[in-house]
Amino acid sequence: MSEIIKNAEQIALIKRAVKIIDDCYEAVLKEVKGGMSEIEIANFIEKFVITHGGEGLSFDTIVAFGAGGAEPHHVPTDKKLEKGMLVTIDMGAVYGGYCSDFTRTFAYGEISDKQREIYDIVYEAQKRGVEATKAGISCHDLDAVCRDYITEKGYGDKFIHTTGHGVGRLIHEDPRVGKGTGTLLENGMVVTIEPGIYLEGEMGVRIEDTLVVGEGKLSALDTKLITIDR
Ligand SMILES: [Mn+2]
Repeated sequence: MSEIIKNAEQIALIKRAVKIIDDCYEAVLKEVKGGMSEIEIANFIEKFVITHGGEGLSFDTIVAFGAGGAEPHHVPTDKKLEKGMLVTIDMGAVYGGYCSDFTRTFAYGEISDKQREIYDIVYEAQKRGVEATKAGISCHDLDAVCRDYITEKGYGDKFIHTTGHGVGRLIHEDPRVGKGTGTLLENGMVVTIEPGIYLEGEMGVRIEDTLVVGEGKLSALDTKLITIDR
């Protein structure tokens, strides 16, 4: 584990790790087509990261189609991509010994009103969390920013993990951005904001960014729903 407050050199390494993953996600969106499996996409990601300056993955990539998205730690399978599925990809790269962590959910083909509703709730919760990530807020209160919004919308019991965590040499470091963590954010801490909603047997949505407190989110990619249709 690295220190909870990162210095400029450490932050620069994390930014490089984030950039590799941003580029990777853009490449994935160009690569995805119907009939591809979760495993094929995960393999594409690993290859991209190690051929674009990454030392490796921060953790085993999660690629989840449709109902697989209801499992926060879904392990990629040979399930094939079909129209009407949401796809959640959670991935990270290591650069100079430091990690990045990134999740997006996109639509493949036309999705239902229910899928859109869930996406929009997670989108808004994550946006509020990102905006609230500032020095002085406690991790407990930051978690509540996302959790209270999702609860207001009726899905509080479907947001089954903490809002985020510190990132550094390890993919999960202090502070834990969750209920009961009194730690106050300070400039230079690096944390994720990653609310999600998980409907068992049906679908899931998670959106995640890595942020430097005092600087904001590091990814240059926004979180609006992207639909791939080919
Ligand atoms: Mn994470």
